Amino acid sequence: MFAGGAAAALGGAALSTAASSPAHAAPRAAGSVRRAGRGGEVRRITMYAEKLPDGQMGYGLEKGKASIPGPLIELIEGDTLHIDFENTMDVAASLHPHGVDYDINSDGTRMNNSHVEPGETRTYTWRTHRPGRREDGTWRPGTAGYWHYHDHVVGTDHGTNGIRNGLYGPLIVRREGDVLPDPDRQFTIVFNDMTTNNRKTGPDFKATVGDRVEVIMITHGEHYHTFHMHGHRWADNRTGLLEGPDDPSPVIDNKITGPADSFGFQFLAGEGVGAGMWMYHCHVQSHSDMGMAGHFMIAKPDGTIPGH
Ligand SMILES: [Cu+2]
Repeated sequence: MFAGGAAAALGGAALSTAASSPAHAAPRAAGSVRRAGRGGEVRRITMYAEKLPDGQMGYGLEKGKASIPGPLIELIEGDTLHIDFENTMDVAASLHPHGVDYDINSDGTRMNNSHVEPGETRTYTWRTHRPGRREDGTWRPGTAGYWHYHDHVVGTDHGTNGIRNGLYGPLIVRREGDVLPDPDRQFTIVFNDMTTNNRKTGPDFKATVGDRVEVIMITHGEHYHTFHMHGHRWADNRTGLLEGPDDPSPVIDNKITGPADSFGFQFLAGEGVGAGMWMYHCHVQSHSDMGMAGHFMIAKPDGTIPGH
């Protein structure tokens, strides 16, 4: 069952203003969680769209390092990100984000002439904002959320072939004070048509009991799915975490998800249940039977996993 099941760390590097910049994240005191600092930084990165050796396509932060899904991009409300986007492929491509603020020339669509021809470079700018009251008295939501980005050009004017071939990735916008996961314990799971991260079977992810793990779950393609996790639950709200005993958010372990939906959550690995090969899968039975399943390989502190 676990043939070839060496844990696959999720591809590529991650860009994080929330977790990796000391000036930007509050320090972690003993027994407490780390939290997102105050946004407002202006960052600049380079991203590449590349053909992969197997004919699929990926985004990467360095040439030759493209992955499926693309790199995790993390921002805090108030941050601005400039992305110098180079298309190294032989077909036009783009970068189209969900959730963030951008001018129409960063739409990443042919219709707005914001795509990138082969061999060319274009700068996309994504902005974020904090929640606040509008002048008319109504409440404007902030940008924070579990979002994603994808191609909008390859194959059709909706990027259907780009997405099918792997041009998609995760985007998290934090709110100041949001709980941060442990480093290297962020895992992106994308149900794309009948694949998971464009693989016939879902990847396995490694953690140790007690780790604060974060899941970013995205769906693409032609089908509706349900995302289910064994032994762990989350809150069905913006962060996946309850704010306190009176938080009315439903607590779930299964969620229906359709094309371009995204959500995320954190859990403490093995909390109340211990170490093990804890499965995640699509709960549409024929889909899980066809391979839409993988594992959180949650080890004891000594590195062993019971039953594995
Ligand atoms: Cu499914």
